[in-house]
This record gives sequence, structure tokens and C-alpha cells, in this order.
Amino acid sequence: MSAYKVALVTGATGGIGSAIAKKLVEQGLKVVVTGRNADKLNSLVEELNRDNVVYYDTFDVNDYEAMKNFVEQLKMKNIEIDILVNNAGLALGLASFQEYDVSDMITMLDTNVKSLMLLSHLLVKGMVERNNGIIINIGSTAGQFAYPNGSVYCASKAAVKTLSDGMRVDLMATDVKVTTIMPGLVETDFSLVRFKGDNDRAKTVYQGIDALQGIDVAEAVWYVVNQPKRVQVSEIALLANQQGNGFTNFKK
Ligand code: 8X3
Repeated sequence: MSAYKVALVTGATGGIGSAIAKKLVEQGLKVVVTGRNADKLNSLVEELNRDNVVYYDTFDVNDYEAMKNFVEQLKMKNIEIDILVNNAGLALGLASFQEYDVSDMITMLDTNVKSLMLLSHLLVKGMVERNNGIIINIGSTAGQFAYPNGSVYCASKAAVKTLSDGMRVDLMATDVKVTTIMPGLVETDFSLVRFKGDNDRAKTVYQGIDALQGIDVAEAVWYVVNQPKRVQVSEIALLANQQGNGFTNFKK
């Protein structure tokens, strides 16, 4: 019997987040799901079956007051989060550092790092009190090596990995585990968001390569969750078969 009953997945309406929520529900966990788009979140909740969703909310992860209010709601409903999957994140733009749009830079850092840090900080105390929990941070192979025109996105994902490492050290004496999952090319709306709705440009990213799918990341999450108490997975890097590393791939 798993020690983990309830998982919170942020950014759950996207390709990776929805696959993670579905996988965890399929394995018998209850979920709390969040995302910015109310229509998509409602559809996901229906798809997951309402009985499996203990709470859902559309709060903006970049609004700390809204985040605190969300966590307060969880407390009032006596919902204890055993697994936090910090999946909400994005890339905006692809340009040289010297030409990068400042608001894109700030949004990436805020979403990918600050919100992940703050939500973890709000929820980790309960995990420590209960001496039970896993924080799974979705990083990226982009955080392992910077690629051209991706400086800020890559830096944000490097920060996710290093922040996870620091949390793990500080939580060493507890049974709370911390994992970073670092996927490479995953075929989702990621590039559509990065290129601000330019579908043709987004499609070229995945042309000629059998990219990872959301389910592949979800399987890695389940691997992390489904370990004996003594095992803590520090990190998993996942590449598409035709990737050599986060910035080199072979396209047919
Ligand atoms: C996404 C991976 O290589 O498209 O985190 O930047 S990549």
C-alpha cells in the first residue's frame, strides 16, 4: 500500500501535466489539479472522473497571494498533499541574450523558478510534519547545457535542478524525497507557447524526430513514486531516441 494518497499537479492542462495526472489516477491516487485555463481544466477533471479529483483551481502560479489562498483552501478542506509535481513552466521566445525580450525573461524566471520555489515552500512544511512526501520538479535537459538562443530558459531549468538538490540536502533527515525529472524534446504545446501561437514554426521543432510524449514523462513520475521508502530518485534525464543530448539531435 502506497504511503502516498494525494498528488498535486500544477500546469495540469498541458500535455505533460495531464499525462501525469492521468497516470497517477490510473494507479489509484487522488489528485489536485491546477492550470490557468478554466475550460481545459474542467475538461481534464471530467476526463479524470470527478471522484478522483479532490480539488482543482485555476490560480495563477505567479500570483503569490492567490497561491497562498489556494494552499489555505487545501487546509480548510483537510487535503494533505503527499506528492507535489511542480510541472507548470514555459519557454517564451528563442533569441540571443542581447536581444531577448525583457518581459519574456522575467515571466520564464517567475513561472519556472519563483513559483516552483514558493509552492514547494508552502507545502513542504506539512510534508515534514507528517514525515511523508515527494516533491517532483519538472526540469529539462535544457538545464544541463545551455543551447543557442535559450539562455534564460536553460538557466531557469538549471535553477530548478539546483534548487531541488538543495531541498534534498535540507530534507535529508526526513522521509520527504525530492526528484528532478529532466525531459528533452517532448511533443506538446511547449513550442506553440514559445513561438506565441506560430503553429508552423512550432511544428518544425518536432519534424523528423520521434519526440517524447507526455506519457513518457508520466511513466518516469510513476517510477519515482513507486519506489520503496528507502529509495530516493534524485534525478532522471529522458531523451528522445534521436537526441544525443539536450541540444543535439538527429533529424530524418
Ligand atoms: C524542453 C526541452 O530542448 O525543447 O524543456 O528546450 S527543449
